[in-house]
Amino acid sequence: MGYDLYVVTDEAIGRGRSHVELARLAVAGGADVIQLRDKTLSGRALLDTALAIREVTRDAGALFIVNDRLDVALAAGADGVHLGASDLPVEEARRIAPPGFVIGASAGSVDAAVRAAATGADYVALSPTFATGSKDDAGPGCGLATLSAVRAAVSLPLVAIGGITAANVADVIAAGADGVAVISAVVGEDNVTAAARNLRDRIAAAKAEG
Ligand code: TZP
Ligand code: MG
Repeated sequence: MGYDLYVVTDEAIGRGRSHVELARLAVAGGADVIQLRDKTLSGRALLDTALAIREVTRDAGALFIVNDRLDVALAAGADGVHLGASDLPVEEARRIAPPGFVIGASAGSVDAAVRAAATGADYVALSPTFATGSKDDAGPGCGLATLSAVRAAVSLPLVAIGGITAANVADVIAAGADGVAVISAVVGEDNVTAAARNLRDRIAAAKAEG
């Protein structure tokens, strides 16, 4: 299972479509990974949503990751959790999670990526790769030079997140990312499925070229 196209659901950007509908449309376009990301829902509501996305992703053969909440991810039978600097440390999550459970970590520098790898992350997300309006506190982009430096420093699957579009995705892959995680370039598009398919095609073409 690869990380080529990793779609993060966001109802604030999703033009009135629910997390579950966004997930359904994105996997129809070939998304490899769906991450449920919602910082407003109660634990109960997040669990109900996660259970529905678990069904959609299982049927499509896509990986299902829950953002921030290891408890919800485990309760929903998700494949994994994505953790940032203010979430549970990766090593603590690893102690609680069953074997094979995927733990992804955000990193904004080479040092942070190396640390994430050393503490047992299964993949690293370089965050944010470019500036983005989709996350309030994202800060400035790391850029492609940092992406390439992270690529050289860690052998884990490397996903770029933040400001990735159809226009720059080939450069991101050429700089060393194994995949790209996006919100607006898929979730914010009129035709979510077509946007996902277009990005996937561009990723495949960039990989074929490299
Ligand atoms: N984490 C780092 S940047 C980001 C998240 C959730 C937002 C990515 O959104 P977009 O619209 O793909 O830039
Ligand atoms: Mg988080």
